[in-house]
Amino acid sequence: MMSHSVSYTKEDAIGIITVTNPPVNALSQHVRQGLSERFAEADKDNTIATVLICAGRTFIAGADITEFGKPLQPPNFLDTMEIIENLSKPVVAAIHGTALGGGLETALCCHYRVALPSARVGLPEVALGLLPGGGGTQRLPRLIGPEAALEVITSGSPMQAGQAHRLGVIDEVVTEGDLLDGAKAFARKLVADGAALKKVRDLSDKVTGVDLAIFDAARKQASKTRRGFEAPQRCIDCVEAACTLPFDAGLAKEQELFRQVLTSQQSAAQRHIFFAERAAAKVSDMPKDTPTRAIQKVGIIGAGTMGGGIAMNFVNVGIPVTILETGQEFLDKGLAVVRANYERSAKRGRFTLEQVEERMGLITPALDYAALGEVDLVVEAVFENMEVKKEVFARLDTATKPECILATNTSTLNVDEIASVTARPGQVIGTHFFSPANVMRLLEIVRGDKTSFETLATTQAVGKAIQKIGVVVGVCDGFVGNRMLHKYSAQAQYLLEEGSLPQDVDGAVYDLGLAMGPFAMGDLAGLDVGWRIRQGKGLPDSLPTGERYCAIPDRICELGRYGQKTGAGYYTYAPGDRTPRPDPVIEELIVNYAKEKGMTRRLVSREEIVERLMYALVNEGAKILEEGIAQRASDIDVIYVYGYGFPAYLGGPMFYADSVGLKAVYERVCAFAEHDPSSWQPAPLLKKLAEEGGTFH
Ligand code: T1G
Repeated sequence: MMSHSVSYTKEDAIGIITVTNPPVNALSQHVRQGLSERFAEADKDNTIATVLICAGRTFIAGADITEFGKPLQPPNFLDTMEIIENLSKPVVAAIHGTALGGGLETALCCHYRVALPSARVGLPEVALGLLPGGGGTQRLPRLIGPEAALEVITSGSPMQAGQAHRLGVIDEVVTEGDLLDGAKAFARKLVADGAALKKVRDLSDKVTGVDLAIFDAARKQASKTRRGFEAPQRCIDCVEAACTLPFDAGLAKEQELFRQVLTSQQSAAQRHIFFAERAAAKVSDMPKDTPTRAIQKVGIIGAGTMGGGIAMNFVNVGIPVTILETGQEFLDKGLAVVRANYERSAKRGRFTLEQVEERMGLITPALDYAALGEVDLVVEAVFENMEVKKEVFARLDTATKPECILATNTSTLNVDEIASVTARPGQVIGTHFFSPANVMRLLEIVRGDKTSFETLATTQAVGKAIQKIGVVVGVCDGFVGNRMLHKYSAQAQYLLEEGSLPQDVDGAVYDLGLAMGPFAMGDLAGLDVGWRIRQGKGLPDSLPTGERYCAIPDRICELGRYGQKTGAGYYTYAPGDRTPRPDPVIEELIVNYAKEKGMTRRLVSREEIVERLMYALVNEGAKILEEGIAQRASDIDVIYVYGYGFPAYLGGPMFYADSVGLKAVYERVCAFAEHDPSSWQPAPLLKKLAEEGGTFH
């Protein structure tokens, strides 16, 4: 059957093979088949050369990830590549957009490559828990050397055409606007110069006599920066094979390791996150053609840690910000922190000092709400207190133009209640950034009862524009992330009462792959934040009878130990050192507290620690789904991977529960509930799915 997605035409004795497979020209089965057919046709045709180009917005952006997890249909990717590489006349890849993964590998099987200046190329497979399985681990080192290839392949980061040209991946950068003409001219020049058919596979000087110690160094580095991830290690094995084996043997090694990672649980989890990230942008009841407003000027209320970090997000993408505070000293302090952040990045070479000034120049400090008269969006980041926020929103309602969107960065408070003090509840929304706001990619977009579709769609677009991953959530205490974290933290504290120490709990989830355990995280964030919120709620006295409460964090705060900021919290910290050190004082405090409560401490297994913490997340996540606070289980996974350091190779808490099996999870939750009914109420959705043999996804 002829493939419908790859066409062949001829212009001035040059064959033009065009791939048309929107949205990203992925190498789906019909594309591989079409390429094989058209290149065989081109080889026989009376032409002097062939150009491979793509229609739409990008050159081939990789293998078709939706085909993974199913039996791969012929033609095999490598067979198609071989036809291209063995063509009897020059093949020139004409690259625009993002030639990624199998796309770049296809281009590396062409004899030459030209690209637009705006094009980017890369091998991002590692982000999917994979490795370049189309010869990329063998060809790229032959072009740019093993060290540069290791960086490209283990980082997965794309490079601009200019850098790729300097490295030798691209042979020529053509002028923007006429890619095809540029490629044809390049091909004609090749023929006129009698240039050889350069097969990358035949290049050997850069992979000969390589100091193999670089691979162990790379492995050590990856085991630190990508702790627990298998794919980076396998990528390194493949590049090493390119330097120790002949091409075909190296390719066979790559294929063996590719099959290994392709069927791994880690890759299934990371591919789940890839699609989950994109699904999160879809709001099921919002019309697809909902218009969005242009956001050209932004106001930030509050120049504290969050306000400054939020301001940086907008300034980083060139959107000017007016930042409002109640006193000059707060403005000065806040802007000094922002400047220090930028100067630190400039010191690391991420950008120049001129760019620091450029970005700082986009921030206008202000003390009067009148300065917000022209902004299109305001993000409020003041003290987490409802009365304070209501007062701010009432003033914003009169100070800003009628169509201005008013967003609150509250991490738990009721967005509807805040909206109720304005005359524009349709334009009020929550934008919950995660600290540090200029680093964490997650943005919980809290949709109020009255938030309009236009406000929601605009806020999503703004989130994407400032490089955040936006997840739309509903209004409840803690929305999704913090509501689940509250249950997770409670179980961690109960484990202290029952027999664990902070380092036991943190160690168990750290080994599972979390970036940081709950107690180290508490010390980092500051134990006094939660303490003050609990005091504000009159806890524990105001607790409903029978509800379990652990006062250990209160006791620690009463000692003036707020965490890293005071040099001690659950752990102690040497001056200038953020390494948590277990403290006998805390062990004694925990033991005495348990005794005071009449509890007999026991040895709690690491397995139980992991189950108690993970299933606390899962059980609450199931309730959040039942209440419609999150649209889908994969949204919850995205929130935990991008906001709470949950390892992508476990796919997020709900995917992790599916991989354990919901029947097993439900049984353990019921066992915990039997032992401690006050803090465990099995979620009906979890029960239902467990009984049906279903999954969250
Ligand atoms: N396969 C299938 N669908 C894909 C896809 C892919 N490779 N890439 C994107 N899509 C879908 C995506 O799900 C979305 O669908 C739509 O296209 C637009 O994507 C053998 C094994 C190219 C930079 O990892 O990084 O090659 O939601 O929203 O923001 O060695 O997509 O509209 O239904 O992201 O403009 C390696 C992955 C694969 C590149 C465009 N390649 N893609 O970003 O649009 S493995 C990748 C991206 C491989 C070989 C190995 C981005 C993009 P829907 P989008 P975008």
